[in-house]
Amino acid sequence: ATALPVVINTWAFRKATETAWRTLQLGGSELDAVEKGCGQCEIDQCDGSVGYGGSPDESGETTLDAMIMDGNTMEVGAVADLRHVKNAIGVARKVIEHTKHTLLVGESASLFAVRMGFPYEDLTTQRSLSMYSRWLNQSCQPNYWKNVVPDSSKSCGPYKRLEKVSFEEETISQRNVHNHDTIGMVVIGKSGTVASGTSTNGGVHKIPGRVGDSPIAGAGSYADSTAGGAAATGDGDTMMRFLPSYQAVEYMRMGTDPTVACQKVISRIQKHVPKFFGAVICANTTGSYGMYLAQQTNFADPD
Ligand code: SD4
Repeated sequence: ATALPVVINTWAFRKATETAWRTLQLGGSELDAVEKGCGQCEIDQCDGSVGYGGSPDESGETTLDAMIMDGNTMEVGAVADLRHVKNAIGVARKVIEHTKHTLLVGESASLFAVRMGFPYEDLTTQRSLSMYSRWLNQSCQPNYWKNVVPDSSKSCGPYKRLEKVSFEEETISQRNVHNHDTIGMVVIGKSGTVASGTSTNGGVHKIPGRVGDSPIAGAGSYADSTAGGAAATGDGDTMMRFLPSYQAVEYMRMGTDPTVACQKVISRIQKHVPKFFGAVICANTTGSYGMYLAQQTNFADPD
């Protein structure tokens, strides 16, 4: 077992890990560490997959999903489809602190954020604009549609529903899921208090209104100071059906080793969705931690 405290997060977002660690060293709470750590990625636009200026949707807009969970009180604050506000996990924290709700969505979440003092600004950047226009003009790949056909000569839609559904093909291999890397973080303090959180700008060229696993408790992340914490990254449309973070924490509660817990969760998903792409990280209250990654080896890079 590793000594506490522990800070773990998805991907190689080292600056986020260090920010969370420093927050603890300076006397901040576990929740502070998660907020500041994930918030660092929102500032740095980690991999273009967290924060503003990434993953434009089919109308060119960047929208954000984030959550934060307190494993002592089991409170969750989350925002989904957040528009025009950069610090999504900061707004999620305000949902815990200033409301009895758990999840706020869309422009209404933006209004809440403004009332909490966050600036209302454009999340579009040169990068997201050019991603959008490249997609619009060249590939126009309908990443997230199935059983539809373009209603015009343009392959990017609008789409109309196929009257006779002839196939139920899993379209994940066409998606850009491997191109976006959510930050998910678990922090366990010296006393064993667990906090977790996520922040992402979701899927590239997603259908407007789409919300992934990241802001959903038990899916994007889960924290319970009597067992441990977990966070997930990858194909959220699939993962949110399986509550992988909740499941990993429950395995650890039963005494399962963290790496094995993550592996069991991933293989359960793979039983139903063999081409699933994603990863789960987890840590228990003794400070042991682990992860497991399901990587599709024959992923064709659409870019
Ligand atoms: C989502 N799970 O919105 C996120 C994306 C992600 O690595 O984690 N990509 O589906």
